[in-house]
Amino acid sequence: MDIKYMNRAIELAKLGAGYTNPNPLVGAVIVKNNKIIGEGYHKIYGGPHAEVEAIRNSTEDLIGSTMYVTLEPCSHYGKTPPCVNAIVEKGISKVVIGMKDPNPLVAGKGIEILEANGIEVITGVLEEEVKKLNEIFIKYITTKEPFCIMKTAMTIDGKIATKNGDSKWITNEKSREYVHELRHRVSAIMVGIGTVLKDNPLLTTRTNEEKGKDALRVIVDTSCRIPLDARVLNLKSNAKTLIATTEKADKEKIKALKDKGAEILFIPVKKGKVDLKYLVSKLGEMSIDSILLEGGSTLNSSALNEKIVDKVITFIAPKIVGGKEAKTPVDGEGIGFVKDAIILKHIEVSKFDEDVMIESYIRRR
Ligand code: AOF
Ligand code: ZN
Repeated sequence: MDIKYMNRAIELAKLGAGYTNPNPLVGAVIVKNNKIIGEGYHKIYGGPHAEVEAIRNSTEDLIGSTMYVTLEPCSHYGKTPPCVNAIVEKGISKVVIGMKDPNPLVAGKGIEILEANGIEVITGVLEEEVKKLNEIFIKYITTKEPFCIMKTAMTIDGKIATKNGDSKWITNEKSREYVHELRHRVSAIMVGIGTVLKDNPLLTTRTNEEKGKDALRVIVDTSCRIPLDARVLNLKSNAKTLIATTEKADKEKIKALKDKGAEILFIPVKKGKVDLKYLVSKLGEMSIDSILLEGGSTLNSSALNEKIVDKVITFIAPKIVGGKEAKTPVDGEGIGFVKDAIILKHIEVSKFDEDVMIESYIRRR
């Protein structure tokens, strides 16, 4: 039963995806006499917490009921009063929690207060699932640095384009639709200038459903080579664009970009390029909790070397293009020995028709 209701709370939490950043995805279900009498989720950043939503939506009085909530209820005064107060006041007698809140402001205090008020608390139900649900929040709230997902799409022979640079399309429609879900989920999308010059992408979110929030488009462009007619600079859409550049950039060009509505961020130079580590901490300061890194292979290589990548999502399409000049997901200098390879863990494989998607996480030594 605990698992059934926690799964429902997770399902509800997911409805907030893309709208709550940098806050967590949280869902709550209230059960009395084996019947759900209230449900709620955190809908939007700054809005009511899931617990309060569930309490408000309840159809019966809550005395003696059990609340299932994906995250430990909060104990602090933030944008809203502490959820534990509402739980105690309403006479809820048991709270089943997915995971402890990693937010240092809460971190166990919510559980303590509930128990001190005679409420039975069970923690760790479907913990692995709720931790995955909030992988972005966990990293961001504990480090203030964004959770970075490197996404690549390649053929079975490991190429991201043909020898001519043609890459439309390697993966199928369903895979590409899922990438738009990922774009909706994160706060920023990052690409290197090479990708803008070659593919001229729009980098907005286009999903089949109504929803679809545009993330901040971050272009890493050391010398500010971006053409003024690049599609990412067409700011008619709601998506904002930020150019991460360095003092190498031409002043006139900077002015022209600002006039077009782009935001400019000057970043120190490291090994002749934008210092990526510095850039991501700046983005963290701007409340960017997550980044989808969408290539190309030079930026991927730098991002891995700078250790800013947390998760790797790889699409593999059942196609072979060949060619020693055809690009692969990661270039750069590479390593000399397999023993020095970056190791990935917690591998999960899924399929979109005939395409395979592998989700994995970087193992930190
Ligand atoms: C949420 N939604 O449903 C729950 C949260 O910025 P505030 O004041 O809304 O507080 C955010 C913190 O509250 C968040 O970091 C987490 O620790 C806790 N729980 N937050 O945004 C929710 N239950
Ligand atoms: Zn709360």
